[in-house]
Amino acid sequence: MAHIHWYPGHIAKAQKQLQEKLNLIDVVIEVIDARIPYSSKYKTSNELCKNKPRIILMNKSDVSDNVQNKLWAEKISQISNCKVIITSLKNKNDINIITTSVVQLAQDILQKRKEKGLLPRPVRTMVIGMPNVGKSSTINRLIKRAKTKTGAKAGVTRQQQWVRINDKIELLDTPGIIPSVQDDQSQALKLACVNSIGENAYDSEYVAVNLIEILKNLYDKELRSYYAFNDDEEINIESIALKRSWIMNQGAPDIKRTSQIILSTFREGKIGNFTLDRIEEFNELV
Ligand SMILES: Nc1nc2c(ncn2[C@@H]2O[C@H](COP(=O)(O)OP(=O)(O)OP(=O)(O)O)[C@@H](O)[C@H]2O)c(=O)[nH]1
Ligand SMILES: [Mg+2]
Repeated sequence: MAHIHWYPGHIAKAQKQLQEKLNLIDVVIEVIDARIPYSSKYKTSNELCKNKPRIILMNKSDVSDNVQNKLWAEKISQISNCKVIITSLKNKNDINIITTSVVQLAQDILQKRKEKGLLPRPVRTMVIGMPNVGKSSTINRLIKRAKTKTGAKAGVTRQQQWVRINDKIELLDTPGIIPSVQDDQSQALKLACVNSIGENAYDSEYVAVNLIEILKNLYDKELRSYYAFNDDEEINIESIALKRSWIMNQGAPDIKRTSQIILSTFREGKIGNFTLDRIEEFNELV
């Protein structure tokens, strides 16, 4: 049974609209969430971007696992054949690295324009990626003003215009949001864990139960330490609720509230800096 219901339809239309915008672009900036580098990566972006130069930003690296960041950056660079930059809102220097890379990657295109006798013009770029990965925050940082709305919920961005970032780069100020065809429940679950799926589409208890299981597998020590559990104590939603005294009137654990708190605590990186995807877990990385 499917537990997470993805928004149906729209996908072909969204892809077509994105393709039209991409036709105007020299260099694509694709953003993924470093906590789920594979699950937040659009599987057809290679195809969508065709042979366009592309930079992939592994964003939110301040709340993901440092060791995994490096492994995934290398892997994604191999499978997508493009430059990967590990980024975070907290890292001021990212913007220089991104803009320098965009200009570098556009050199061939600019050279070809020159050879054809066309007038020089700035490099055109746009940001694409799944909901909530940090597209608007990246755009804001690039244009250095809080012009594009950022929000904690999935899907807050609308309409578009070009913004001159410096004398060499023009940026489309609206990102390309890529809805994903949701045929993989494990990927959907991880997207829900990091809040990349609208909250109506899933049951927070289901997501929290599964998140705890993933964390027990990958980060048991950190999880026990955060919730103050001994090695021999069983960790689950119920035991966390009881430990924290998140209980209802009759003394029963408040599962719903506990699930919601666990999810927001995880999303803020308070339990620890975690990456939920592992390279070995995917047989076929595309
Ligand atoms: N910890 C952390 N949070 C980030 C980072 N980048 C963005 N965020 C937060 O993630 C949330 C979503 O960021 P947005 O920039 O709105 O993401 P988006 O991709 O434009 O989202 P949609 O428009 O909904 O598709 C906001 O609460 C941001 O503050 C980052 O590097 N680290
Ligand atoms: Mg946005």
